[in-house]
Amino acid sequence: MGAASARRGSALAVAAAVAAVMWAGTAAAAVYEVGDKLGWTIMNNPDYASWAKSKKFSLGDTIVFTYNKQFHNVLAVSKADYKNCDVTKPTATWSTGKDSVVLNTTGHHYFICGFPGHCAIGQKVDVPVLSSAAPSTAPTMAPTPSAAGRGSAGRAAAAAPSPHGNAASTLGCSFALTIAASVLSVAAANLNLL
Ligand SMILES: [Cu+2]
Repeated sequence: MGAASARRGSALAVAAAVAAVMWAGTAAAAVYEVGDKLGWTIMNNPDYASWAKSKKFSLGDTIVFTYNKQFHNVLAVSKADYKNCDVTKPTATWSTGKDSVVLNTTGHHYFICGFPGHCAIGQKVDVPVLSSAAPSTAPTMAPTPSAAGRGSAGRAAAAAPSPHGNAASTLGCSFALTIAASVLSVAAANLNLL
């Protein structure tokens, strides 16, 4: 157990703290690819319900729709329009082929493809965002000292005169006087000698 191992130990602690901060950072804003490797499509029977169930969406997370824009797009729709695959009145539309959508409200976010028939054969996803995002990491209130304790301590500090200022100047004065006295006595001694 030398200084080297102690240093290694604290280095590890720092690394762990950094890793924890980084982990917290990524956990706070995850990015999810809709459909994972399949993307946003009707090919290969993607199961977007299972995909959504396999994730845990939090406020601030981003979902990314990746698709061929010649064949698909993304419409944000109401719950009713999601159920009925009604593409006529979306609340938002994306069509670049690589669209990031930030989940900035809690509750369900409904998306469907606007191309004819695609929603009906399963190109639709219901993304639920939980309202209670990570309650365990919420900051806790620091314990406050009791009112009685703080009161008496405050009064004691206020009642006690600040001794330092006066004492210091007194010491300074007597020190100067001592020097003056010794200078005078040396001068007097010199005078005697001469
Ligand atoms: Cu489509």
